[in-house]
Amino acid sequence: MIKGLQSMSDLFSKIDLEKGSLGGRPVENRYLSNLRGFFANEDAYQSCLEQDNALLYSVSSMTPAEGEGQLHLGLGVLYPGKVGDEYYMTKGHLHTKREAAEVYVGLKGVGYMLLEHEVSQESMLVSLAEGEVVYVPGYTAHRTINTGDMPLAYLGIYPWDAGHDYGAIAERNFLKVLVEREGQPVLLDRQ
Ligand code: PAN
Ligand code: ZN
Repeated sequence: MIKGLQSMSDLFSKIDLEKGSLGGRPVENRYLSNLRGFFANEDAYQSCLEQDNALLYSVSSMTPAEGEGQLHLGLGVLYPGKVGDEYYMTKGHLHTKREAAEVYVGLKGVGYMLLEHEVSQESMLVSLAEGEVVYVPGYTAHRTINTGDMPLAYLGIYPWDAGHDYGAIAERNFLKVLVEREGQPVLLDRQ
């Protein structure tokens, strides 16, 4: 059945970059302690954690309507920093519904998206910064990385029923790591 506009929870939303909130929705925080095993240098991770369980990123999301063809919106704010020489990043995931694509729109800051195709295992590092758009195809694991010195804010738009599968990434992680070398981001093979 086709429903009217009144059935949508939101046709308009405000982005609050200070609070990291989208349309007044709650903000979920991810701290350093939530990313155990994700950073390449385990000793550096442990000593960073002992100093401070820093806030790495936050996500605020909304589903204006459910059903085939509907979309989900998520605002991400990823803070600047490093664990050893590896930049702060999100956990990264595949969509549970593998064919589900996603569009990222950069709102503030500078960084990258690390893409890794699940089948071909090809990797690609794509710039994500204010005013930039990244298309993440289906079957592609994606992780956001902040290489700047201010928060990297972005909006992600994807099918409402895409779902998040963190299992595969948590088990073997991405094949590449983005580290700082002489002040520049360099993509290396994971050791
Ligand atoms: C994004 C991500 C957000 C946080 O909204 O969920 O960047 O990253 P993790 O989910 O990997 O912790 C998205 O890609 N949603 O599908
Ligand atoms: Zn996603």
